[in-house]
Formats: sequence, structure tokens, C-alpha cells
Amino acid sequence: VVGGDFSTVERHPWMAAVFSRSTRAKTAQTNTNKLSVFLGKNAINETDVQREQEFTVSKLFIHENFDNTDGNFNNDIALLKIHGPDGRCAKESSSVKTICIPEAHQSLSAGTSCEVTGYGREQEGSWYYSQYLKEAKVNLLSHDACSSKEYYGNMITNNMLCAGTPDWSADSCKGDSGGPLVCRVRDRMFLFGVVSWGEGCARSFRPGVYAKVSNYHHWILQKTGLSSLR
Ligand code: 4AZ
Repeated sequence: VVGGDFSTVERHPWMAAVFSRSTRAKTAQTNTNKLSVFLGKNAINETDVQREQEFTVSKLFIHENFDNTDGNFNNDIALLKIHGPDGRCAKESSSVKTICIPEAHQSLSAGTSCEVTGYGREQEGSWYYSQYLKEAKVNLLSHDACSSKEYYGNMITNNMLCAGTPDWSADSCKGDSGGPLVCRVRDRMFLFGVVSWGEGCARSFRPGVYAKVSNYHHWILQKTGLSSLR
């Protein structure tokens, strides 16, 4: 996150830190057994057994219509099914809590203030990632503004949301991808966006682009097996 402030996971207890063990050769396929997920994590290079819970990934659902041909990021969303030691579930605590998923096609008006969090870069050109969790307030932009020629033109699909600050001082950045764009609706926190892409970070007229989670309400229920519980 560029701009904004250092934060704590207690303020964003739905935050997950996903680690991928890298080997010599990188392959296009993401291998679930190389992934580990931490909930309740504040600092990337420190272990805090009081706050943290560690999980392995048993299933990875990449959206069937994810399209990444020539830098197109349509349907840039995935779900990870996680398991703790001995198949245990996550345990709710002050540092680990769930977040609400928006209703299908629920939309918020342009200008709504939301927050993005992550362990990604603090500056576009930085060669290291933030050591600690950061948060920044960003405002939602209308689809029309974001797809105007001053912004991203036809690169913005209906499955994307744009957010930025009026002075372009705060934004998500490399390493924040997959992280949450959270908006408060009637005193509940909702995951409206998933950090996806952008041209650089905190550049003028280049807002952060997010997967529009409300478009995936049914997909999420289907993949998590929650559809039958409705
Ligand atoms: C990235 O490369 C990335 N400024 C993530 C977010 C943004 C740009 C790039 C948005 O992962």
C-alpha cells in the first residue's frame, strides 16, 4: 500500500497473508501444496503465536473465465479452501474474523470511501515489500469515469471496480493483489473488491483496479458449497 498508514490486523481481522514457497523454476500453474495462509498476521517476517493461525491450502478455485491474455485481468478472482493442523478450522479471535460478501450486483455510489489493506510495496519503485500491514482510504470511482480516455479507456470491464484518492496519494501496489477493498454498509464491513491491477501505483489518473466481488456472489456460494444453505 502506497500512502495511508501502518495498521494492525485487529483493525482488519479478515486479512489473510498468502505465502508461496518459491522453487528454482517458476511455472504458470499455482501449486496448492506450495501455499500457506496465515490469518491474524501483522508482520510478514515475524511470528506471533498469540495472534496468528496457520493453514495449508486443500483447494484452489481460479475463476473459470479468468482471462489474462495480453494483460487483460477480467474475472481476476480465486478462492482458497484452507485447513489448519489436523484439519482444524479457523478460530475467531480479536485478530481473526469473517467479513460479509455483498449481495449479487449490489453497488455503492461513486465517491464512497472504502479501505484497502495489504503487505505490498509502499512505493511503486520499491524493491522490497512492506514489513507490516498497511491500510489506506480510497474512494470508489464510477465505471464511466474509470473507463474514460483520461483513465483506463476500454481496459475496464463490468467485473472491475476502480478506487483512488482525489490527490492520487494512496493506492494498492505490487504485493497487495488478492487483498481486500472493504466498504462499510450500515455498520457492517463488506468485501467489495479484490486488489487486481493498475498502471503503476498512486499515479495520477491511474486508480487501483479491483475485481468487483458483488458480481461473484453466486460463484462464491457455489464454490464454497453455501448455495444449499440459502
Ligand atoms: C501488482 O502488480 C499491482 N495500483 C497491484 C495493484 C496495483 C498495481 C499493481 C494498483 O500486483
